Amino acid sequence: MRSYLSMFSPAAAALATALFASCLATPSAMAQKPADTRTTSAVRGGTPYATRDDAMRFADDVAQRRNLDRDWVRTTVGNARFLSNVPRLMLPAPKGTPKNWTAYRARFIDPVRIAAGARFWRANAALLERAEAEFGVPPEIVVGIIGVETIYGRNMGNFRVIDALATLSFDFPQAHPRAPEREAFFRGELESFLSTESRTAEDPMVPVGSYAGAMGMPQFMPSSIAKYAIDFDGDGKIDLVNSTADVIGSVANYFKAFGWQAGMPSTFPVSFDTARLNMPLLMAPDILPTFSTDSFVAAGAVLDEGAMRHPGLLALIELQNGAEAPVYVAGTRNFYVITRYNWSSYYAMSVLDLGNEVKAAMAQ
Ligand SMILES: [Ca+2]
Repeated sequence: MRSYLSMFSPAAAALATALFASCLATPSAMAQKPADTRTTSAVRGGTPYATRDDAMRFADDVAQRRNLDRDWVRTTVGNARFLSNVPRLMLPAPKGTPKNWTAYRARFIDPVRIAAGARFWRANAALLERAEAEFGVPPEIVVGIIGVETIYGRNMGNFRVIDALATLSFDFPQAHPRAPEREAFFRGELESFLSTESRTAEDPMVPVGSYAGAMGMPQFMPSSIAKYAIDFDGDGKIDLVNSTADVIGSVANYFKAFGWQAGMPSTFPVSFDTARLNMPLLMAPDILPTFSTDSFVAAGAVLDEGAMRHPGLLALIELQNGAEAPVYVAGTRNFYVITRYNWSSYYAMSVLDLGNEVKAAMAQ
C-alpha cells in the first residue's frame, strides 16, 4: 500500500490505528456493525458526494492521473454515501487509557477461534505447505493472521467499501492528531480502489469490508490488493473473499515482501538482570530490532541459549497489562514484519499466540 507501506499494513491501515488506540477493539468487533448501505433508496436518490466540490475535484484528478473514464469515476464517487458512524471510529482512545495485553489476547485466543483455525489448517494443509515452500512463511503465521483478522472469513465486514473510503477521504475527523496524513492515506486507498474496480466488470458499489475499507478474509486494503495479492489457485483472477488459495498465497506473499526470514523465530523469552538493567535504553527503539544479542545483554536483558545464538537484531517488546506488571519478549526482525500487517505489537503477539495454539490443537 503506497508510500505508506512503511507505516501501515494491508489489514486496515486504519484498523491499526484503532487497535493501537483501544487495545480491546478487534477487527471482528469493528466489522460487526453493518451500516445498512446496500439496499437503501438513499443510495440511488443522490448522495452528499455528488454535490461536494472536493469529492468531484478528487474524481477528476484521479481520472486524469490514472487515465480512467471521467464520467465513471465521478458517478462512482458521487454515488458513495457518507457513513455517519465511521469518522468517530478513527479517533484514538483518550490519552492515559491503559493497554491490557491479557484482555486483548482473550479477544482473539479462545476455543472457538482455535477450533476454527484447526479446521482451516486441515482443510487447506496442502496450500499452506505450498505457500511455505514458495514464500518461506510457515502455516501457523498465515493461520494466525486470517484467524485474528476475520475468524477465517466469518467476519469480513459489511460496510460498502466505496462508502467507507469516501467517508474517510472527504470527512476524516479533524480532531484526529494526524488528520491530514490519514486523510491523504484514505484518498490514496480510494484512488487505488477506483483504479482496480475500473478494470473489472464488477459493480464498484458491491464490494464490502471493514469500516476502513479492508476487504476479504485477510482484510487487505485496496493498495495492498494491488501490490501484494496473488492468484494462488491459478484461475486467472484474485479473489480474497472466496478463494482460500488466493488468501493464503497473498498473506504469505505480503510477509515475504516485507522481509520475512524463513526459519527465524519471531520472539524469544527475555528476563532481566536488575543489577545492570538499563530499561530506558532497551525501550528506546520500541519495536524496531536494534540490539545485537551482546548489546541486549549488556543493557540488562537475560536470554536463553537459543536466543544467544540468534544472529540478527532484537527489540524489547513490552505488553502492558493494565495495573499488573507488563509482559516482555525479545522480538526479532520477523516480529517486526508481523507488525507491518497491522501496526501493533499486541496484534503481532495475538497472531503468534493464535497460530501456536492452533498448531498445538492440531497435534492433539
Ligand atoms: Ca484465483
